[in-house]
Amino acid sequence: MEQLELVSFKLCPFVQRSVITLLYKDVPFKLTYIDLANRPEWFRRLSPLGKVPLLKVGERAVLFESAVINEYLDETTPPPLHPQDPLARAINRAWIEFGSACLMDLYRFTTAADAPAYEEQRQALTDKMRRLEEGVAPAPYFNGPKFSLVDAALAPLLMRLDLLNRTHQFFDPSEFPRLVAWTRALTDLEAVRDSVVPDFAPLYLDFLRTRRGHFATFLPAGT
Ligand SMILES: N[C@@H](CCC(=O)N[C@@H](CS)C(=O)NCC(=O)O)C(=O)O
Repeated sequence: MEQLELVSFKLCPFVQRSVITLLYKDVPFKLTYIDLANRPEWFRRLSPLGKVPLLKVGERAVLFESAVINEYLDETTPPPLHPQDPLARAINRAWIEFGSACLMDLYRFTTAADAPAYEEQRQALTDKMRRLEEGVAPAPYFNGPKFSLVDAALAPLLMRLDLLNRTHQFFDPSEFPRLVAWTRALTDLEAVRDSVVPDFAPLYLDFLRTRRGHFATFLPAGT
């Protein structure tokens, strides 16, 4: 198989989706980190939207957009992680898209400038979490006993919600029993645990401190 190289930013939840998929499938790949605040020239040239992830497929192509990258990885490496049934697959794709919208809400929530904006974004995010709670019946994964691409796509969101809520409680976990169970099943997986750098939690919290949003006022002083 051609060399796969994933271009990443250490804290990016979208790249993490592909790292989970690659680790779960045990596919060898190279991970190259860039600093988004100081994008190298070669990255600017390669990335049409200026965003990570990028997946370099040998010398043949550079793919962008995490959902597209994951579908390509799924079509080219075993085992298949999308349901066989076209309707089930479409439902999974819809929730992957929903997961992307949640990640954008999470970013707005963690960077909202003041208390009113924070509360507005908290409502928007928890409203989406309620939708997700209703849309999922983890047993233990989205589609039942089999881990799927939709799990790989939602795991980065769920682990961040869990980490942030442990740091400063902004939602009541007892309102989201299905999400809590799903999060636990996902974070128990080696592919999910190993999909972030070992010092992910302090790095993420430090990153949020540098954003100086209202959420950062709840964080303990950093190192
Ligand atoms: N829709 C894209 C979103 C990717 C994305 O927003 N990546 C962020 C980092 S987590 C990024 O590169 N941001 C740089 C920018 O927006 O300029 C995907 O699913 O791949």
